[in-house]
Amino acid sequence: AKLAVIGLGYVGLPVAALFAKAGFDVLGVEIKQERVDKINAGLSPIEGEEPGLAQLLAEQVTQGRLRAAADYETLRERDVILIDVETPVDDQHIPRYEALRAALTQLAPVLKRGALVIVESTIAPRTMDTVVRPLLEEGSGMRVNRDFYLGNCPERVMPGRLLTNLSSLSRVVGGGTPETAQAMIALYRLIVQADLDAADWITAELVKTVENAYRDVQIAFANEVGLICEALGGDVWTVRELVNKSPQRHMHLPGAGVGGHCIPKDPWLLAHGIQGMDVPLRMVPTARAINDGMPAHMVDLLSKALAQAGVSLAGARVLVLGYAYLENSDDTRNSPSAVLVRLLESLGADVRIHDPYVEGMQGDVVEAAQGADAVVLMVRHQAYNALDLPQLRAAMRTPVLVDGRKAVDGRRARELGFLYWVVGAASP
Ligand code: SAJ
Repeated sequence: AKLAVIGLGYVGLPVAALFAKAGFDVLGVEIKQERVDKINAGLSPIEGEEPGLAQLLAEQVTQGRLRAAADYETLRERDVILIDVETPVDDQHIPRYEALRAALTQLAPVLKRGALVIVESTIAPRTMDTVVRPLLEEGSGMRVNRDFYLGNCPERVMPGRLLTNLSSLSRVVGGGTPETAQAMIALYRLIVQADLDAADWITAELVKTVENAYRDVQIAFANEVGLICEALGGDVWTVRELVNKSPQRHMHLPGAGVGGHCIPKDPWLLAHGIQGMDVPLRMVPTARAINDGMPAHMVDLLSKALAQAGVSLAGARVLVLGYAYLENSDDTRNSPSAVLVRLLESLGADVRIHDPYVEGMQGDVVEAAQGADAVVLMVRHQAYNALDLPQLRAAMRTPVLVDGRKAVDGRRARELGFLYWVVGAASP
């Protein structure tokens, strides 16, 4: 059968490659011509380490089972069309469906009778019914569940493990009708070796946005307990460990902030789903505010630690360790470190950034710390778990070390003369 994927990003491309490997004739429609060209040359345009992807892609392209194009005309004879375009939220936390609408309005006129369309992008609850269905019906003159079939199957991928996640993580399969859900399950069974749970559209939309809002709220709770511990002279890292010994407790990790392409976005998509309804929304905005406030809290800890050393933040030389949003990743989307750096610079600090994974920020940590008044650790990259503390101390002008992820052995740091501060614990 002939399958198409619209949007060959970090979700669409691996999905296209896996369906090609399963034997489909796969066409990828991608708006960026240079990505189309790269893929048709058998090269993966995805940055960062994605085990197995480049090889699988090259194989499928060489065998003629996968090709990319920039125009929608080629979608005419496709039996299954997956939509994997971006669905960001803007600074006012409003979903931006421009890419989704563009894909749907260009697909509708060429949609084949009897085809199955599946939205994999993360969307606010009610989007299938209020945006996707109307655009496809009006643009095609066809009726859903009669002339074509429509589903929502949210993706669950994590950068760095795209291929394994796609095949090993369970998925909610939201069909316009139960029969459509069953057809979707038969399709995904060809590439997914995990639970495929039939559901309706609203359930699929809710599960995806709720699972990430859940994580955001859990992290915010851990951060709030951290602030409480700082005030009361406790240590959230110990408190968390002992709390989690109690059955059914799974307190998350507090830290310097919450970044990435999912967790900061999906809670707002969930919130958008009940817009205009009389449902008091408190947990989502509150959790987002707590987590988004953590970089500023790190600045607060830093200025207090510097003051303890008799150094003011203005004019202080500060080395930031970690710019990616997640440990051992080069992905800097919505990075808490970016917020921290902007704040520090606005307060007159002289900021240097080190990150072993980010172009232009690599190099030797001790060298980067030369003459620094403070080091602020924002990401617990593997490389930072073995910092050469004596050398770091010797290189610095003032020995202030503020740890946003509890990555450093605080006792040892203090023995070496560091003014060591860690988020979620009382200052020395
Ligand atoms: N973070 C904390 N405390 C925690 C966990 C994470 O501060 O206890 C921070 C991280 O430092 C990072 C951000 O939150 O800045 C997001 O971390 P994440 O581990 O959630 O990683 P993501 O953004 O890649 O989330 C993805 C999501 N997967 C999908 O959307 C399919 C998420 O649903 C997964 O739960 C998460 O991976 C995962 O489990 O690794």
